[in-house]
Amino acid sequence: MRIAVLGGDGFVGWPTVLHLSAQGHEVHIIDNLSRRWIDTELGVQSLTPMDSIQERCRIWKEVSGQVLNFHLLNLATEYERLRVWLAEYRPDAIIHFAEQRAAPYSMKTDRHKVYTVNNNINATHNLLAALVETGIDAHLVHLGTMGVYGYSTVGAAIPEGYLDVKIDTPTGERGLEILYPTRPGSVYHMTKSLDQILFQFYAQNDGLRITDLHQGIVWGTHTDQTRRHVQLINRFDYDGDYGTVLNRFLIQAAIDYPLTVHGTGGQTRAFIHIQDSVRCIELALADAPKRGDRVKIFNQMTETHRVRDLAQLVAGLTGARVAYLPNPRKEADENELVVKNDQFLGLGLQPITLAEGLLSEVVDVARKYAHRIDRSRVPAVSAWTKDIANRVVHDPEGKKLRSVS
Ligand code: USQ
Repeated sequence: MRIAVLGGDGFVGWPTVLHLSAQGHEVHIIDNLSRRWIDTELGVQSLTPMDSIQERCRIWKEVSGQVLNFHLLNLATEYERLRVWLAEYRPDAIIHFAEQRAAPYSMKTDRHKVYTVNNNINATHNLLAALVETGIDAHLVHLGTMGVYGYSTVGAAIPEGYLDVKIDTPTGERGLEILYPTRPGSVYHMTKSLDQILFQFYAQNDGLRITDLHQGIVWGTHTDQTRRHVQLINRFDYDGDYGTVLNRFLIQAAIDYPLTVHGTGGQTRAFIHIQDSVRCIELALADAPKRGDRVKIFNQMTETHRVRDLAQLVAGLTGARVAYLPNPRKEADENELVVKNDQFLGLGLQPITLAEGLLSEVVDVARKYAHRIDRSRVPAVSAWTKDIANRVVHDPEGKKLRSVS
């Protein structure tokens, strides 16, 4: 297949590009390199040293013999170029990662909220409009998030995207299938909730074939392909905005930094290893909906864990200290989470669950590149509201002198 990977330079995008290329697909990366610009804005860098996208592609050709094509394009602002590109290349499938994906970044300031909404919603809508205009029948696979469901305790398993409800009508009770009601917990998660409505409309109105993957928190760093050459290494975010919880605990342990648990750590979240993430995309590609079908929604996760249990697990493995900090986010202190993922299991996914070996692998990578870590960028200081900002801890290590007055 000819596959366009939008956002193919990112944390899950890059290993996906390699995974699909290794299977013999013709892969085109479309990316505006915004993630690299955001690193520059924030003054942080990936824990792992990343080469330019052009250099990464060159190395992959050396290692595998397969060509990767890179196109520098901003989906959110360059609609005409996107339409022309689609008309020229006519991909069979499109994988859409090209959105700002960090909740804390999306909540930093009003400017970051506006950027996240403009970027994510325009990118998605431009793509949908261009597909209709060019008449290309590509299967669109979008990376959504488990966060669209929200994190209140439901008391039942979260279904894969749709909910059967009963409504009272004058002629009696009627069954209806609806999109599971969204309850986003950040501006970022809100954009993924809005994406769902865009997809519903374009599938129904224009017969676009769309799969939406509601992915959990991705952990790990290497996949089979990124291991093949040191210059194919994946990016690894550790900072308070882009680092995600389990990967952060693992690097914190590696540099003897207290594990930064927000609140009581009673938050339960869904997780998936990066190797499974790329495998799920392969499975979803092979299971495309037909024209006229509703949007196909998968829950792309393999296990759920409570944040404090993860901290205890990592502490037990490494001897790290655990710091319980005031939560910079507005979220439930404690929640239960049960999630259905029957569809991927039915397609043959064999989940990689938290295993000591894979956890240690991340700690080893972190130790190797520890000299690249700026400890002052480890705390999560992006607050969800102005009130919460007053209680954010900027120095979980307790290194700075404290005022006694
Ligand atoms: N947390 C801590 N300590 C930390 C960092 C996070 O206790 O140092 C807590 C957070 O307060 C939150 C939980 O861990 O309760 C998860 O935070 P996270 O940063 O690992 O994940 P999140 O912000 O939800 O976002 C990440 C990805 C996003 C993806 C989402 C999947 O950045 O792109 O959509 O995971 S999900 O969480 O299932 O919505």
